[in-house]
Amino acid sequence: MAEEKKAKQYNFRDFSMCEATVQMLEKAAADGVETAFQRAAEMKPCPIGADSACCKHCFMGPCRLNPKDPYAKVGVCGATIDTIAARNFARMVASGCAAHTDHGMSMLDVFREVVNGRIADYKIKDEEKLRTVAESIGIETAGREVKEIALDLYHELERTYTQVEGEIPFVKRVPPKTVETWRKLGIVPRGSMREIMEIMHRTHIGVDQHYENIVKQCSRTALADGWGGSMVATEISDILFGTPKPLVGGVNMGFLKEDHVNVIVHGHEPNLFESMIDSVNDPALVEKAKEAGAAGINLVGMCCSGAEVLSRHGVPHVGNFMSTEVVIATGAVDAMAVDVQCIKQGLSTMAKCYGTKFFTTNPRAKIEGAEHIEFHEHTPRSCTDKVVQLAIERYKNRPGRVVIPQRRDMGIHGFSHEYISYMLGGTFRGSYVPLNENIINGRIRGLAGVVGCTNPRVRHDYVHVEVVKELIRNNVLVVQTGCSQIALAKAGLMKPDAAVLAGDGLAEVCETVGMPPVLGLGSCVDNSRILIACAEMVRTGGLGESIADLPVAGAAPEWMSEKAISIGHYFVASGLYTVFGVGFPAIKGTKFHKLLFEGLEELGCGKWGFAEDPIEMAHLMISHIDKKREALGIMGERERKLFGMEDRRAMEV
Ligand code: NFS
Repeated sequence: MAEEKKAKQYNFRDFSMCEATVQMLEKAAADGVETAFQRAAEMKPCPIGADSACCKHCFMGPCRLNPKDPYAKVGVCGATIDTIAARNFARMVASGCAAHTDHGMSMLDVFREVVNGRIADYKIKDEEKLRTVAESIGIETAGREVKEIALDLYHELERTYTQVEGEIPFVKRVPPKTVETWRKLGIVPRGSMREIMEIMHRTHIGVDQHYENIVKQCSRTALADGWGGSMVATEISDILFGTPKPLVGGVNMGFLKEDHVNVIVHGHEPNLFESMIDSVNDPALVEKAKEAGAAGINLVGMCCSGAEVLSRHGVPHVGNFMSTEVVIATGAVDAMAVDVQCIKQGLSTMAKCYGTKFFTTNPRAKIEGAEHIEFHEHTPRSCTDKVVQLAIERYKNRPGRVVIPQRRDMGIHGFSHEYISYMLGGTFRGSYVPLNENIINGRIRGLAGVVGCTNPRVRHDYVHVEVVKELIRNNVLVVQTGCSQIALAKAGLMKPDAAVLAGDGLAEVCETVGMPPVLGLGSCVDNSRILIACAEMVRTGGLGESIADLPVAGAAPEWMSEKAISIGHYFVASGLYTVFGVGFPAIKGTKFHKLLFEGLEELGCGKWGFAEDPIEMAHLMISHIDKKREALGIMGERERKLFGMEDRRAMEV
């Protein structure tokens, strides 16, 4: 008889700094169930693939170059390391851009059907935002009906995807000097369908074999994501479901309730979640839950759509990407409904182990072992009501022990770029002037966007939390989205009293305004809010003429998805310095690497950076911010007294 595979002993604290996740990892291990954390520990990344030194774009290969001596060999077709790595990178950008733009296009489909009166379940909730967005791209609004404006907006935004020639609509929001750079470089995006198609063509065997030219198309495609698909997703979601305003919201697994029917929505498109909110509040379904012996129905979110409804409605969020499997080990999850993106196939096995009902809902994303209940936007409740009914069934027959980690972290969520303006400027003079002034006078050193995934190749949440703490300690105001925002919320940094962790200047601003030093903006498509905030900062004046002049930097400390690469690259192409952690798919010393990490900046864009260590990452960002401050002539005495990396090292000795 084959010897039974023995489970390895792990110290789960090495895997995650999230207490609830650690507790559930221990429970899952005791139950004999493995998760992505163990799988990652037991399967080292392929060293050639991790350095992007392999090519499988044709079947003369797959070809493997030597990452330690990347110019020693070429592929069978003669492709160099620069071509191979650039092509691999380009395919990641294309896939990431496709994910965001397809999501944005789905939202636009819903918008069209709502405007035409063919969907009754949703309506235009935020007319003011409709008008502002329309005006921002030159649509006349004065004296016009909502429907007329909305139809014009629909037709205009459709070009974000389908436009064959010319510039996509939201390019009108980009500071003129930045657009000038893009035009000079030939990277102003056309419709994303065209840009993605062109990347796929150019990265086919035997087409584009100059890394510089490939990177040019990466920039154009990534910009079609940031200023295109992602921005459409954010703006249309705000128009339909409301623009977020700060509210107190809760994060962590303690928001599951043992005596309630627990339903989790995990994914990316807010319409599934919005309808689920209606279903769990339907008196008939609540009554059914009570008949089954439950105190009620409890709806919570995960990942990006969770971050979005946390921001919009204060629906509690029970964890980010690396907590999606372990949350099922609580035994308390009666149903998990997923749509698209960042859904681990392992959830299906996990759900089977704990008797959780696991539903796919989107025709684009089915999973073996999951029950598929399709979500149709014209009749959304037929899907969400069914999910709730089946969750009630599972509650009646909960198979095992329920253990819920008792962690609940409250914080303020729901900042939008509009609200930042209102908050700092006040009701009657909402503007970015106070933000710019506080940057110019040095109270706020600069702005950092810390965003993106969690990844089992590093200690879960840890890199996010440490980077952000170091940034605020050095008076950098941090804005966040997605999984990163949830990590910081669990660490308690989304509360105004977290200002005690900030440097003097930032703390002073936070105390005056009553805001936390870390502002959560929502989901990953809401990174477009950071772009708009940057454009507003330029427009407001005093901080240069283009986005590349701003004392702003970005980071994705625990990235894992192709979407993260697309986001990183649209930040860079927009003019920002963007630092990634974990690892980077390019070999240091190659021409391709040099172009991403230095050359793009020389062309007037931003540039990429990399650091594994969170403190080093924060200081790369701070140095960049200081470099921009110097160039703007606003590097006063104040900064010289700020807490530097050397001071910190000295303290730690
Ligand atoms: Ni964005 Fe990564 Fe996924 Fe959201 Fe989380 S993993 S790139 S943060 S949930 S999209």
